Amino acid sequence: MTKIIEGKLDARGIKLGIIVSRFNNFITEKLLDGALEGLKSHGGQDDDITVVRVPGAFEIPLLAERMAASGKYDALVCLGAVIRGDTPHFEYVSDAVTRGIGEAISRYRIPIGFGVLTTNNVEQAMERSGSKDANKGYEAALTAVEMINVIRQLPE
Ligand code: INI
Repeated sequence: MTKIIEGKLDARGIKLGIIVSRFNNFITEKLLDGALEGLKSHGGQDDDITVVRVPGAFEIPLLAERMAASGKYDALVCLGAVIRGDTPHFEYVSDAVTRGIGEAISRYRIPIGFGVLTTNNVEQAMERSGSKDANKGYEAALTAVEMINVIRQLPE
C-alpha cells in the first residue's frame, strides 16, 4: 500500500523561535501578530514561543544560525519586510537574507518558515500582512509547524 506522510497543523508542544526585524516595523509587527495568531489558534502555548527582534532583515540569518545551533527550538520562523527603494540596496538585502536562511536550514536541518517579504512597494507589503491567509507571518508559522510534524513521522 502506498504510504502517505503528511504533517498536521498542530502546534501543541512545539518549541518555536520567531525572529522578527524592526526595519519597516509597521509591516513586520503585523507579520508577527499573524504568526502568533497562527500558532495560538493551532494549539501553540505562550511558554513554547520565543520572539527575538533584530534591527533589519540583513541581521536575521545570524540569529537563525545561532538559535538553530542552540538546539532549543524545534523550528524557527523568520519575519521581515524588504521594500524596494531607489538603490540596489534592496537586491543585496533580499539576496543575503534569503540565502542566509537557506544556509541555516541546510546546516542545522530544522524547519525555518520564511516570512520575509520582498516587495516592490509598500502597498504590496500591506497586502501580504493582513489577516490570517493574507498574512505571510501566519503562513510561515504554520508552514514551520507542518514541517516539524511531517519530519517527526519519517522513519529514523
Ligand atoms: N532592512 C529591511 O529589513 N528592509 C529594508 O527594506 C531595508 N532597506 O531597504 O534598506 C533594510 N535595510 C537594513 C538592513 O537590513 C540592515 O539592518 C542594515 O544594512 C545594517 O546591517
